[in-house]
Amino acid sequence: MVFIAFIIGTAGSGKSLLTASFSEWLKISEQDVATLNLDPGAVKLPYTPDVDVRDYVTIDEIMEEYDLGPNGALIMAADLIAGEIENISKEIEGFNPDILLVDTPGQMELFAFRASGPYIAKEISKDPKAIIYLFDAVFSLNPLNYVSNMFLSAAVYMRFLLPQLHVLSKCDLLSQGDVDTIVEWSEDRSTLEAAIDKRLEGEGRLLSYRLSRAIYQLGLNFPLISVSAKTNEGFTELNAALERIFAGGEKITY
Ligand SMILES: Nc1nc2c(ncn2[C@@H]2O[C@H](COP(=O)(O)OP(=O)(O)O)[C@@H](O)[C@H]2O)c(=O)[nH]1
Ligand SMILES: [Mg+2]
Repeated sequence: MVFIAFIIGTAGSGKSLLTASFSEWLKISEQDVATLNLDPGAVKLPYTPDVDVRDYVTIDEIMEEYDLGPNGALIMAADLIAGEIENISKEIEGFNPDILLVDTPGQMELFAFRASGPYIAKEISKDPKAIIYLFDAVFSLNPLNYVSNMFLSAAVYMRFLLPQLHVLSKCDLLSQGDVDTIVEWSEDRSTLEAAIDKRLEGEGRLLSYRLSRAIYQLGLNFPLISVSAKTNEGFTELNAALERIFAGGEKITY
C-alpha cells in the first residue's frame, strides 16, 4: 500500500521546497518515502524526484512539435500527462514506498482546474490519497487574501473530494505573533470576522465576511498547520496529521 499526498497550492506557495524538505525529514525519521514530480515545466527542483513526469513530457518538445508558446505548451502538457499515467504508476510500483509525496505543477490551475488533474489523482493508484493544500503565509496575512485562499482551497476540495490538510507554508517569514493570528482565524471564525471588520472596508469587507461564512457553513474550513520548509518547523504536526488520515494515527512505516 502506498499512501499518496498531493501537494497543491498557488504558484510560488512552496510546493517544491516542501516536497524536498519534508521528504528528507521523513527519511531521517526512517519513513519509506518517495517523491513524484508532476510539474513538466519545472526547470530546477530543490530535490531529485524518484519519479519525474519530465521523463515523459517536456515543454520544449511540445512547443517545438505543436508550435505553441510556453503557456499553451504547459496546458497541453497537463493533458498529455494523463496519457502517461499507466507508465508513471508502474514506475511508482517499482519503488513501492510507504508514502509518496507528489509535487504538482507550479500553476495550480493546470492540475486542479483541468480535467486531467482529478483523472491523474484517480488513476495513479487505488491506494489511499490525501491533499496537502498550501496557504502562503506572507500572502495570507491580509484577511481578504486569507479568505480568497479559503475559497480556492474549498474549490480544490470540491474538485478532488479527497481528505485535505491545510498548511500555512513559509511561516519562518512571519513573526510568531502573525503566524498565531492566521492559525487562529482558521480555528475560530469570530477572530477572522473581527479582523475582516477591523482591517477591510467596503465591498472587500462585505464579500470576505460572507464568503468566509459560507465556507464555514459548508464545513470546508480546516485548521491550519504552520510549517516552514526552511526550518522544518511544524513537520512533526504535519506528519501526525497525515498519519491520522492514512493509518488511523499509527506510524506509516514500521
Ligand atoms: N523562507 C522560506 N521560503 C520558502 C519556503 N518554501 C519555499 N520558499 C521559497 O519560495 C519560492 C517558491 O517556492 P517553490 O517551492 O518553488 O514554490 P512552488 O511554485 O509552489 O513549487 C522559492 O524561492 C523557495 O525557496 C519556506 O518555507 N520558507
Ligand atoms: Mg514547484
